[in-house]
Amino acid sequence: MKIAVLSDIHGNEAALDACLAHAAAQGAERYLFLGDYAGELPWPERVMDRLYALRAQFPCVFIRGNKEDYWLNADPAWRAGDSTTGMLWYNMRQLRPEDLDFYRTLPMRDAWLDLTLCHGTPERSNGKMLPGEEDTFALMARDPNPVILCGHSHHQAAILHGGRQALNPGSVGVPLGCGGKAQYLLLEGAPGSWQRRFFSLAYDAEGEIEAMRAAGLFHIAPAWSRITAHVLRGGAVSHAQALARAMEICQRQNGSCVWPRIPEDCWRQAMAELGIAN
Ligand SMILES: [Mn+2]
Repeated sequence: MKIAVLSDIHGNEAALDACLAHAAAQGAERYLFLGDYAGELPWPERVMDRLYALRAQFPCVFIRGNKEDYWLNADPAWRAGDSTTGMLWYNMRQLRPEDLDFYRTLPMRDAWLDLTLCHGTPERSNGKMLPGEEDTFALMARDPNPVILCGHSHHQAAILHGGRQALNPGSVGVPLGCGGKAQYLLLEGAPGSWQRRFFSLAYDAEGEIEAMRAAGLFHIAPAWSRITAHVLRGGAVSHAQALARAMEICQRQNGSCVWPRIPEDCWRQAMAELGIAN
């Protein structure tokens, strides 16, 4: 049995297509998606249509990520032109009622054979399973299954501890630590004897950055989209790091900072300090 495991597409259709074509060529018979379908790239509805079409052809399992929780709890304060909430505003405009209905049906955690599927950790969609961390080992020890499939960190990893495994396929659409290549995992075998093969695939990232430009994303979410382009080109600074820096600057200047109210000048300073070009 061959199973493709994909996570964190974040709206990147070209990267998804590269992974799906590769997995099909490997003979994948089943697809497991670990959440965060939309996010940083334009036209997330095209990614959703791609997934609905795949679901009609192959057995698929879909998990709800923390991004899906954003869309299901939309805030009218999100707005275009704001680096913190611009992409949230954009995705809310693009996603259709059927996409939100689909997200609403998805579980945060699922299990199939001897595999546990989740976005962050089996207990929290925005938590992280990280190599070398005691909390991660404890989660692995108390899970009913010997293999946990998890995403969210955007770092491909096999964490092996106490005869158990936590496998992170990396991110399809906004990958970190791999030169911007689209990542996924192929499992082959059967319960108790899975062989894992991690893949990192080159795809047309510049085409996606051009699509971001055409969709106006550099105006809709200025700093956020520059970080996206930086990551797609293989840069090492993540959205989470840049957001943390912008919030520190905001805190220093104003005495307090409450997400998502982060002034654009704090974002500009953070971007300059992190060396991400305008
Ligand atoms: Mn996530």
